[in-house]
Amino acid sequence: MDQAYMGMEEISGSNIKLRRLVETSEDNYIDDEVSQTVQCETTGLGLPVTQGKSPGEMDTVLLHRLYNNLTSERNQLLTSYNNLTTKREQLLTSYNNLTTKREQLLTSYNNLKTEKDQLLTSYNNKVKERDQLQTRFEDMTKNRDNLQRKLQDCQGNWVAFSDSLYQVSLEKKSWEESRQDCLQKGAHLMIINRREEQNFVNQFKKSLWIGLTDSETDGRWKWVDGTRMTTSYWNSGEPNGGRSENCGEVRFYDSENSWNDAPCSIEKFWICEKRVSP
Ligand code: MMA
Ligand code: CA
Repeated sequence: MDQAYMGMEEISGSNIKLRRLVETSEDNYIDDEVSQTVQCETTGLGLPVTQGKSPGEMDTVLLHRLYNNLTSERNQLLTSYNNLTTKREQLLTSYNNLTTKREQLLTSYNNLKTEKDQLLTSYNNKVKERDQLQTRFEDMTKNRDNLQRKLQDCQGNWVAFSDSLYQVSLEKKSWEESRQDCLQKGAHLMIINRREEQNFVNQFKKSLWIGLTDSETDGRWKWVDGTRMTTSYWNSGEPNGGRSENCGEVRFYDSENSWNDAPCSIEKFWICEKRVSP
């Protein structure tokens, strides 16, 4: 028994699983078998194996049986050991393959990470570039609009005086249509605030609508920007139209006091004013 057990331990030396198997179920199984057999032999209760055998012969039979059993166990264990060794080698190969694969994936992951960082940097740069271009585009658009306005001003025969540009119309319209024309040009009918402006407008020697009206309340003259007229340059006797003359014009231009009130529906030349600054 001891020898057989030791033998098994040698075989299973490198495999813990195998050794546990031998120590527990297999070993117990052998113990049971042997003890049962020995019980039968010693009590001699008429079993066919012991009949007609001397004690020495019985020992031999028992030993043979034991030997055969152990040999069979040993062979089974050897087979099991070989199978496990093969499995172990397969697992080792599989493990090595997986390790290689893992390393490859790690390299691949790191490369992708680097690439991602580069793309992110590139993206951020592009965003910055786009924003700069957007700002530049907006600046250029503003510039273009300013130039376009200046060009229009040049083409429209605007005359600069003090802080404003002035344009005398080439056609005649009613006061309201004249007002609309000025608005379309980003201007308004002329508002006269200072003596210099009054003298300036007289220099055109033309009857011209200006931005003055008392349409809302008769006798309460207002400029087109909504401010009340305070300083006036009415010609003597003007305004005299009452409810029938509600719009102001420059008419008696040879006199500093050149204003007249006239019916708003009459078609006249007009003068627009566009403030340059402030
Ligand atoms: C026209 C008309 C009036 C103005 C007088 C001045 C005849 O009417 O323009 O508005 O007051 O002339 O004489
Ligand atoms: Ca009048």
